[in-house]
Amino acid sequence: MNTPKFGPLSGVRVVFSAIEIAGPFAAQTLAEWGAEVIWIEHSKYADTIRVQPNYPELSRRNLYALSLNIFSEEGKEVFYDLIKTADIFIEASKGPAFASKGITDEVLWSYKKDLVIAHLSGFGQFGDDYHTNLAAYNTIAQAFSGYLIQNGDINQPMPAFPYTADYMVGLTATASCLAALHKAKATGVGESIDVCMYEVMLRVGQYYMMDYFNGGEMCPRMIKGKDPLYAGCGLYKCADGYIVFEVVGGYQVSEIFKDLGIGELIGTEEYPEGIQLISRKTSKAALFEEKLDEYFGKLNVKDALDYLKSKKIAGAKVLEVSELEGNSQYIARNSIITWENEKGKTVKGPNIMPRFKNNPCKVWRAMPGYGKDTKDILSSIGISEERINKLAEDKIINCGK
Ligand code: CCQ
Repeated sequence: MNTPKFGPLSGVRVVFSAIEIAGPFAAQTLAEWGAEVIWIEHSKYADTIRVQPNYPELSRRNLYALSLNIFSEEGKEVFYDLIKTADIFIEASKGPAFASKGITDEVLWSYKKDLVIAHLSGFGQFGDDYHTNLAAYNTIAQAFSGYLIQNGDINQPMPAFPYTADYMVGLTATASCLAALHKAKATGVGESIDVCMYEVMLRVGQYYMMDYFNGGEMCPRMIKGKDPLYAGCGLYKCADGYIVFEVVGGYQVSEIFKDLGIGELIGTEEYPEGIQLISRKTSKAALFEEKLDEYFGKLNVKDALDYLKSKKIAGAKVLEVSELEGNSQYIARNSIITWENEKGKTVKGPNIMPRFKNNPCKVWRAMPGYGKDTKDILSSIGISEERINKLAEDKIINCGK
């Protein structure tokens, strides 16, 4: 294994067992930041993500692929040998699946005292009998958390797409693993993190819930892409396309009120001098929205954005995906990059984020084929060729094609 040294996580070893998006996004983020990351797939079948034609090339870059039956007796031995070499282990399954099959945190710590373990699941490692062992995907976490019901338009709730909960959960796992690693390095004692998907989404949907929990009022859903609580924030239609903006700040509010011909409202009791946001509950919020629709409806997108910039109002064109890579900011920042897949074909996709100035990150490896690194990984942890061959024969591991 010849992992190059780069990024802030160079020297950190991560092992993960998870499919699809959430768990792998956590692990792969660590890989993009320089960690050496081993992706465990079942020895009988591959991660379901492999059926996608292009996404895995992005979401499994910088990884090593190991195919192992973790829960067989011989598989467990191999797994524990691997765990001895790891700093972080991430797994995503239905509730406490690893513990229920004998691989408890305590067993793992007996092999690696300072191991950071992250368990991702839909409903957590403990809870009531009905929910704890249920399967979960993105929409389930959105629905159970109170997040989904707040999304979509006033007439219909909608899950946020594409797969928003998975990415939020993945990033939560990444951040919490690094927090725990920081502590484990200082104390020599590991950690077990219970990343419960619906609890992550409860926090993502928390903003308006506070009004409900503390007064019984729940904010309605968006109205045609506009913020349900604040006028002048959201989606607007120009003559040649959509833009978004957010009129926030004393200067911004008073300037746009003046330009819309309602400047006399500023300085009144309802809209005092320096008012920073226009609540939809105020008497002239609907008038403000009408004026905005009328004003921006006549402008083309470019003029609208120039106007917003001149008034220090945050705004952007709603870009088509086809417009991204030609956008001057994307070009200047190299936001979309290319790399080669295993077959030598050029793949295009998002660059690594964020940018580390002193420890730059890089894409150094294409998505590995199923089982591709099984032999190399097992040799690197001291397993003999003879044993590797026997494990393959017994279908405990799969060495790919
Ligand atoms: O939601 C996501 C993407 C989605 C996109 N799309 C719409 C396209 C599908 O939005 S990503 C988030 C996925 N969810 C989670 O990560 C939450 C936690 N995980 C789960 O709830 C379940 O694992 C999941 C994802 C629903 C899949 O459940 P499953 O189909 O039952 O498969 P599994 O748990 O991965 O594995 C099946 C069995 C398990 O044993 P069991 O039947 O006794 O429960 C598992 O322990 C075992 O296989 N297993 C292995 C193994 N890997 C898994 C290994 N390497 N060796 C031996 N056994």
